[in-house]
Amino acid sequence: MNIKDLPEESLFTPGHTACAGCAAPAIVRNMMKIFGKDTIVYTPANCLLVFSGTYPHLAWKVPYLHEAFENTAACLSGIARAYKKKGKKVIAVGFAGDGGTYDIGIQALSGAAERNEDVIYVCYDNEAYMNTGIQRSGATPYGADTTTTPAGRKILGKLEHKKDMAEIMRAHEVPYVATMSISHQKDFIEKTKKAKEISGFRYLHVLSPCPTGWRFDPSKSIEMARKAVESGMWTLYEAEYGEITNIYKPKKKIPVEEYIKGQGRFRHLTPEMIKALQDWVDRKWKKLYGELPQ
Ligand SMILES: Cc1ncc(C[n+]2csc(CCOP(=O)(O)OP(=O)(O)O)c2C)c(N)n1
Ligand code: SF4
Repeated sequence: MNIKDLPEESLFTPGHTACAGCAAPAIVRNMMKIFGKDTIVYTPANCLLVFSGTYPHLAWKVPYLHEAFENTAACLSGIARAYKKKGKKVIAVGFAGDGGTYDIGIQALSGAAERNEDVIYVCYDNEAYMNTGIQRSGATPYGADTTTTPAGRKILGKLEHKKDMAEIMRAHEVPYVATMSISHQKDFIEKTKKAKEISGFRYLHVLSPCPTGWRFDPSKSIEMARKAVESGMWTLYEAEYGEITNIYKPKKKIPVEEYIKGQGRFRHLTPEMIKALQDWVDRKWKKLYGELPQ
């Protein structure tokens, strides 16, 4: 099944104010088509909140709640438990950015995962704090130019590698962890459907290319997502109770240089820095596939 085969009716409507080419609305719209109308949505502070839920305008056709930046998983836990007590069957879904997940939300997230709350937590990962002005987060890749890791004479972008959040969630041994990309539609749909069917804590992690923060042409979002997977910068797998049950190996492996070359945030990278990024990908690849990339 492809995205065009999903139901026509959208629970996340057009008319929101996301930047042209932003991957986040496509991720949310298509997930919502699968989760369906008996869904309660929570978003913390992030781009999604700003472009779809700023009073008095709302792009959601389901009940929608926003509280604070750090408490997505805590609020989701409350929503799920309150509806259960009322005897109503709903799906409690949170859509948090990488800043709200890797950094400020990790405490509530880890707690809810450990308690095995019956919720779906989605991290749309655009690799920085975008709505507040492109500051670095724990998800920002090595070398990226952000407003808090500016590429200049003293430093050349972020000095640390991206934190492996999906692996942290896998270590919680929750019922379901899946990493996803909007470029791989069949995989995206199957994993979303599976998350809907399973009970207990489910963590979905989707790469969300951001033309504004990554500085690429807005027509190239899906291409960026695909190249992230093909280069190994982003890996696709599923894990159930901590065990990897399904892993996608790209048919065509491209050098990391090919992925980063169209993105302004990496424009200043020296050959040594590109090698450091490639080495990081190779280490990750070897850990996942048990071999070095060919
Ligand atoms: C406690 C707290 N600190 C800081 C902020 C300001 N703030 C709002 S959204 C945001 C960044 C969100 O980044 P991310 O979660 O990555 O989502 P994105 O904007 O990239 O979609 C920040 C720093 C806040 N709302 N609350
Ligand atoms: S800044 Fe990036 S993530 Fe935010 S709406 Fe624009 S393209 Fe999307």
